[in-house]
Amino acid sequence: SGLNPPTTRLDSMSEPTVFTRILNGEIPGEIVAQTERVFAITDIAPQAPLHVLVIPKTEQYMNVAELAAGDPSLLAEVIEVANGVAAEKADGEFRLIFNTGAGAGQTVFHVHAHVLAGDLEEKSLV
Ligand code: DGP
Repeated sequence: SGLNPPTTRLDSMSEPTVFTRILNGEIPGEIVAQTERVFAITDIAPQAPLHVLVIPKTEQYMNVAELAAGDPSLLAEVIEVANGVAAEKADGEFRLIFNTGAGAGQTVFHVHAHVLAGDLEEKSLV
């Protein structure tokens, strides 16, 4: 109909995510671990004694399903970094959460794993 212009170009020019801006030093954030492809920051609103987000440096994957389909080894690296952070900063036991979709509570559409550890509520989902 011509009412909707192509969006690909606009999408590739969209604003960096909050996590990319932290990675680039444009806004403050505590980077607690990183590899060539992944970084980890303390969550701004911690919901457990240890609450870290592990994030691919690329923002091309919105959620864990896209990441698993597009780059499984990068997903594995996210999990390895989560394990390392939990080993270093807690007792090595941790809960890993990927909110996927707004209806599931996802607010930042740049895939990230929540790593929760230390004195967790037995049944809390976050
Ligand atoms: P989710 O609901 O899974 O999309 O979680 C997004 C998380 O990101 C949420 O737990 C809070 C965290 N967050 C949002 N903005 C910032 C920020 O500017 N700094 C840090 N450290 N964390 C943030």
